[in-house]
Amino acid sequence: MLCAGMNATSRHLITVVDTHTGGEPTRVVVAGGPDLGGGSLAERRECFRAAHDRFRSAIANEPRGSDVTVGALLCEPADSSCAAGVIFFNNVGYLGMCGHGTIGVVVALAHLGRLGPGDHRLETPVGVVTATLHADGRVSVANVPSHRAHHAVTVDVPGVGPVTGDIAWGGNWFFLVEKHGLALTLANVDQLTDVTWRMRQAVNAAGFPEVDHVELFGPPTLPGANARNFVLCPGKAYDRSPCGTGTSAKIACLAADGKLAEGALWVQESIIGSTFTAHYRRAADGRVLPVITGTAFVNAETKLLLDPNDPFCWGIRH
Ligand code: PYC
Repeated sequence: MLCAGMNATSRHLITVVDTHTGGEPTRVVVAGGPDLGGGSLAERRECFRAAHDRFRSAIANEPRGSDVTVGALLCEPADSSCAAGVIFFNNVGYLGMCGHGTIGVVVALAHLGRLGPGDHRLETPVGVVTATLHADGRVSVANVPSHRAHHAVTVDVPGVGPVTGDIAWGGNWFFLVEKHGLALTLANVDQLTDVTWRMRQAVNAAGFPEVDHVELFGPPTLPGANARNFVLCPGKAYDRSPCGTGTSAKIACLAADGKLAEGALWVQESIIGSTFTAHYRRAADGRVLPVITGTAFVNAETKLLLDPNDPFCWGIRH
């Protein structure tokens, strides 16, 4: 694996386009990111992690970013049928796929004049997704195949008691819980964060260390929505959007339970009241192929400046 180093003894500029998708930010790195060499997107993500992790922190963490920032490093795709490759990262590490982030990337590329309405293939470390930019600005993401891996897993959560949920893949790994007795309101975010963090530790300790997100469900508050969620991300921030990969995992569980037919719409509401609309078709191997639709807006187009004399040049690390 080629993994070129990068000289950062002089000031360095990184060009970014900032977007938000249903309130959740995506910082798209257009130029000035680390050189990850060639190879697959999965290999380049490992190169990013092993040799250039300080760039992740500089871009995503304070003082330039925040715990909520999801970064999206644009790369040359290994698969020439793709419009771009993208590696998603956050305040603590790297993501497999990111639904809200993909919608943000497409809107950023359209803003830059690099793509127009139609279908566009994007390569990620966990597979190729197809994003459709609609004429009205909405973006649909045909996500990676999703599936429920474990049904009704019960774990003992310290201070909470037994909690039962499903473990499912939607481009990241989720522990999905319906019965929790908590109010899914913004006013309750501190308690939701505390309890879901403990749920994540309990499910990881119970032999499911791959679970990186926890998703709680409750009744919707918006007309036409099917459910409201709260999603805890790996770095302890909560997703302001309904979470594209989390909605994909939910769709996989609904399909496995026979509660959502192929092609039927599922409207997922987030903790701040933004929505994604989803549906799926079934793959030959039984997994589901989810399509998530949402909107994103550009907030800023700017350059980040990395000054090696700045003691916090590489971000405040967790
Ligand atoms: O939309 O898939 C998503 C996502 C993952 C983490 C934050 N958002």
